[in-house]
Amino acid sequence: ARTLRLVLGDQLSDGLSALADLDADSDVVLMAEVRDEATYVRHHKQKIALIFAAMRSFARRLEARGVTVRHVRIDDPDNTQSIVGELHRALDDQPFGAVAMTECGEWRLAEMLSAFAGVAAVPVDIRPDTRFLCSHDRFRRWASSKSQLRMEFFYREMRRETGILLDDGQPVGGQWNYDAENRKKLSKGLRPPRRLRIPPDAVAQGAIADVARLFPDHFGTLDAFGWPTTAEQAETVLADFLSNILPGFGDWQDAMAEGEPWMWHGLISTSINLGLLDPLDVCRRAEVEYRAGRAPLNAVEGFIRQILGWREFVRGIYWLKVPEYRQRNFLDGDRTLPWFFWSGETDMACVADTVASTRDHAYAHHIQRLMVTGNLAMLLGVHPDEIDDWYMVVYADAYEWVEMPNTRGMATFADGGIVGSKPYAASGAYIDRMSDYCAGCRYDVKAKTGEGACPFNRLYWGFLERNRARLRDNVRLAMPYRTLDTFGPDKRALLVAEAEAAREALGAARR
Ligand code: FAD
Ligand code: DLZ
Ligand code: SF4
Repeated sequence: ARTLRLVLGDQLSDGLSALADLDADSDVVLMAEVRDEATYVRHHKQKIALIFAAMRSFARRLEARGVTVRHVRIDDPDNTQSIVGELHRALDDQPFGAVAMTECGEWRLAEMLSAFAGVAAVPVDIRPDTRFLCSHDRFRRWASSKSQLRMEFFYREMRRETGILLDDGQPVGGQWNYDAENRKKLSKGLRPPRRLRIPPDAVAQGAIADVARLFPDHFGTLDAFGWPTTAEQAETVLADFLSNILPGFGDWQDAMAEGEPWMWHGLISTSINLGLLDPLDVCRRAEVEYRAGRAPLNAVEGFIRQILGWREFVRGIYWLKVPEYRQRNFLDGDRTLPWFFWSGETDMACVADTVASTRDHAYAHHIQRLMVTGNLAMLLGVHPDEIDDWYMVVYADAYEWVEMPNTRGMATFADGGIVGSKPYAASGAYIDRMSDYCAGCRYDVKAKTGEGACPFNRLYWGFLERNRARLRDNVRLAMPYRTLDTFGPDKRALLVAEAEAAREALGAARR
C-alpha cells in the first residue's frame, strides 16, 4: 500500500527501519518541525537549530535519491505544530494505505504516537529502532537474569556479542576495563589539542536565523554554533577525533581545565543521537586505531565502553523502568535549582566555567556534568524534576532516554541505585584533584566550614548526615559514615546546619 513514513528529528539515518521498504514511486516521507517538540522544555537555541538544520539537510538527501518528502517547516502557516497533528493533516490531504515509523526515543512522544496508532484510519506500523546494538528484548532478557543491573557486566556481554576488542573470546590485554589508568590531571603547561568545529553551512545558517527569530527567549547563545548537521560533516569530526584526539582520551578522560570545554572528548554525542553516525561503526573504527598501534588500549577501551557500554545500558534502563522512573526521588530532593545554573553568575569557578561552556556551546563534558553541576545539584537537595529539566534544556545531545538515567540515576542517585551503586557525592577535594579551577576561585577549597569555604565542602558532610537513613547501609559509603560516626552528635548537627547555611547562601530554596 502507498505508505506515509514518519521520520522524527533524531531519526536521520539512511538505514532507518521506517524507510526499509520504501517505494520511491509512491511513498511519502513526513518530516515536521513543530513547536510542541521545540518547547515541551525550552531547549537551548543551538539544540533546536541543530535539529532543524539536520532535518532540512536529511530531507534534501532523500529528495536527491528521488524520494518525495513532505517537509513541514516551523514557519509554515498550515503547520499544526505537533507531530500527531501533522500525521493527521498528511492523511487528510492525500490517500495513504498505511503509516510506517520507527519507535520514538522518548516515552512522552511514544505514548502520543501509540495513541495515534489506536485511532488512525489506516494501519500504523511502529518498528524497532535498529540503530541501537541492544534491542529491548535483549536488554530485558539480560536484566531478568540479574539481581542487580550493573553496566560493567552488561558491557562484557556486548563485547562478547560484537567481538569488539576480543582475541579468541578473551578481552584484549587481559582485562575488560582499564578505567584505573584514566584518571590523570592535566599537568602544568599541557593544553588539549585544537578541535575541528564545523562552521554552519547555508542550511544551518538558515536554521540558526529561524531559531534566533522564533525562540529568542530560550536558553543559550547561537554565535559559536559548530555542530555537524549532515552525515558527511559528522564523519569529518569523527575522523579528526580518531586520528588526532583519541590517543589522549583515556589519560585525561576525567580531567577538567578552565576555559577548555572539549579536552580530549569525542564531540560526537549530538551526531550519534541524531543518527548521523552509527554507534557500532564508531566503536569498530576506534578498535582499528588500537590494532594499528595508533592509539593505546586504555584510550580505545575507555572510549568504546562509553558507547557500547554506557550508552546502550542507559537506554535499556530507561525503557525497562519508564514511566515509573520519571517519578523517582530517592533522596527526597525538595529544593529549587539556584538561578546561577542558568545565568552562570556565581563565584564558584568550576560552576561558572561549566555553565559558560553550556551556554556558549550547548555542551559540557562528562566530568563537568557529573562532578560539577550534577554533584552540586545532588548535594543541595534540588528536586529531581528541576534537575532533569535543566539537563534536558541545556545540552544539544539531550533526549530523555539518555538524559534521565544519567541525571536521575548516575549523577544524583534519585533512582535509589539502579544505574549506579552509590551516589557520586564528592567534596571540593575531588574537583581540586582533577582540575585547575580551585586556584582561581574566590572560595577556599581547603576550608571546610564558614562563608569562605568551598561550598562543596560545606555541603558534603551535611548531605551524608541528612541522608543517613537512606544511605547508611550502602557498603560503598561505609568509610565516610564511619568517619561521621567518630564526630559525635553535636558535631554532626553542626555539619547539617553548615550545609543548610550553604544551601541558603547558594539560593537553593524550599519549593
Ligand atoms: P565522549 O566523552 O567522547 O564519549 C563518547 C560517546 O560515548 C558519547 O558521544 C556518547 O555517545 C557516549 N557516552 C559517554 N558517556 C555516556 C553516558 N554516561 N551515557 C550515555 N552515553 C554516553 N549524553 C547524551 O548523549 N545526552 C544527554 O542528555 C546526556 N546527559 C547527561 C547528563 C549527566 C548528568 C551526565 C553525567 C551525563 C550525561 N550524558 C549525556 C553522557 C555524557 O556526558 C555525554 O554523552 C558526553 O559528554 C557527550 O560528549 P562527547 O561526545 O564528547 O563524549
Ligand atoms: C528535540 C526535538 C526538537 C527540538 N524539535 C523536533 C521537531 O521539530 N520535530 C521532530 O520530529 N523532532 C523534534 N525533536 C525531537 C523529539 O522531541 C524527540 O525527542 C525525538 O523524536 C525522540 O525520538
Ligand atoms: Fe569549585 Fe570549590 Fe574549587 Fe571553587 S574551591 S572551584 S567552588 S571546587
